[in-house]
Amino acid sequence: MDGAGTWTVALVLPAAGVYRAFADFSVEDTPHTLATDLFASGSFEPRPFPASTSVDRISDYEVRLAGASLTAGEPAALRFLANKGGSELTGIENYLGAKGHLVALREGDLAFLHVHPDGSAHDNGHGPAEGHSSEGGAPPNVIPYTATFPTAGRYLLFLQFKHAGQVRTAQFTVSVTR
Ligand SMILES: [Cu+2]
Repeated sequence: MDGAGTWTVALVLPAAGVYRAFADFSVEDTPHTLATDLFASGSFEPRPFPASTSVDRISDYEVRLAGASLTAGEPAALRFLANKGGSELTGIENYLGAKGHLVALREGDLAFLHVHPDGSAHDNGHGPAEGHSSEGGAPPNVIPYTATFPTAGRYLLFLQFKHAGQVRTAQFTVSVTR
């Protein structure tokens, strides 16, 4: 942040195309999200929205989204099970004050939802965290979230967690019914 209150971040866009950038912050404990479109010149082919997926693999990590039935406007329990090399992942580290960060983007307009794991002490770090219910006692490789999807449709989920000092991002596509 400079003296005039303008925040700047250096960013490398990996390929030509259209991007949506989100600035996610709190002012006096009220979360705000601002978005802008970025254009990286060059030729590119638009891709269809990814098909529904409940498993993602990032090198030898595997993250599985356990069967959630998602209804618009109702809090849904999302449980992510993380494994590494075939066994349960232990030692998930805190990243930006939480055990993980889940961002959902709605197909079409890229409406943005950001939630933290159930029972997170930190509830207002960034983004609209909604409806946290603390279950407690989840195994260390399970990251439970409660999210309320506002409308029916398809959403892309990005789950970020930190392990062995590195932030990993797993990606899923889910359908929310009316
Ligand atoms: Cu977060």
